[in-house]
Amino acid sequence: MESSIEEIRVYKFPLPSSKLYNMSSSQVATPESTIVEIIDSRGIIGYGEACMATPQAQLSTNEGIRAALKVLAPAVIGADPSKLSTLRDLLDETLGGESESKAAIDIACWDLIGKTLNTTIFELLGGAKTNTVSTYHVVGIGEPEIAAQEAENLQQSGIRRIQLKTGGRSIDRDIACINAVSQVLNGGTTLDVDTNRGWSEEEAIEVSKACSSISMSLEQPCATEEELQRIKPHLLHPLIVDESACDLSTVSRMISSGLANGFGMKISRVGGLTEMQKIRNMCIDHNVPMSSDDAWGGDIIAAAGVSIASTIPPMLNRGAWLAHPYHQIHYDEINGPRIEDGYVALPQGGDGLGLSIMENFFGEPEFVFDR
Ligand code: 0XW
Ligand code: MG
Repeated sequence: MESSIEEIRVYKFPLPSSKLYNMSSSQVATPESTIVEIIDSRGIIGYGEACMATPQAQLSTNEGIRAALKVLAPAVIGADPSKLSTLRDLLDETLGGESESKAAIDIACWDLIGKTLNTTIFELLGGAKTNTVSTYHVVGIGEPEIAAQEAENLQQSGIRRIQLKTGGRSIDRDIACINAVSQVLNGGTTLDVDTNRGWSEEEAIEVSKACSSISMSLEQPCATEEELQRIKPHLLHPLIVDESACDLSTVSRMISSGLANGFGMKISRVGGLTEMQKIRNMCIDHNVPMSSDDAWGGDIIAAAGVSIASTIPPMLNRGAWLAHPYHQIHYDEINGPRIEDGYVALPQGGDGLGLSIMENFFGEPEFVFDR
């Protein structure tokens, strides 16, 4: 492929969102996404993105993502964008951690590779098993009757997987919400209860016992892997790991120990599509379901999530979540991923991510790095 990274532009792009919801430790804010634009030596442009949803619930902040890119971007000017493993080594040697910033660069390189080879990311990832990917929708923390009504409305719109947020309050109210929502769901709709690390061990066990007759999963009920290990034998529901599943070795350990019955995976948390592909392979090999998510964001991160979700056997795909219903913004009005009857179609706008984004769409860059 022989090309080199000649210029990197970083943008701050507000995603004014409405119908926001509360999670156990925070309320989703109106985030500003970070867009990375990589121009290679042939003038081809690749796009990447990373966006956190709330000040507390993720390991980084949107300002922090851009600050890290000020250090990371100059380090990869001149590098070959197709040598993803070498690029990751270079990024890791430059700055520890900062997975979200590294993910934005990684996704932009995948987009570049696809455009250079005239193919899509999902083909590069081994090929789509489906052209429309299942998704899920969040019902935020609130009153039981309101949560039940929202779940019923979502179910009627075609959503077949509901993620009910819990935590950050008395578990009696969580249990009441779980019961109210479960009563309106029909057999075709799956219920995941996502506490985003908000319960104590005792609370998690108590909720599982109180809801023993309800078909649901418990997503990240407690904050740490050690807590999850201790409660696991006492749970009466499948345990889904989200925030604690931060890299391939952790995922591997959680599968081999039998801790995780599934994962809520975020591309930015693991540093991009390159690492997400390894995690996907591990989950498929062990028949463990995973979602293909991110914290928040626009069409670029959505297209990345839907692309890799399409390569997961549908029975193992816990859904590709989109923030689009909350901000209604598309970077590509025609091909930007959107939910239709509970599914998200693969973007058909061209190679790479499948998006066709107009030049200067994101306005003036926050900073530009070139040779
Ligand atoms: C539903 N999400 C993928 C989006 C929000 O950032 C929270 C997250 C989750 O499942 O934790
Ligand atoms: Mg989650």
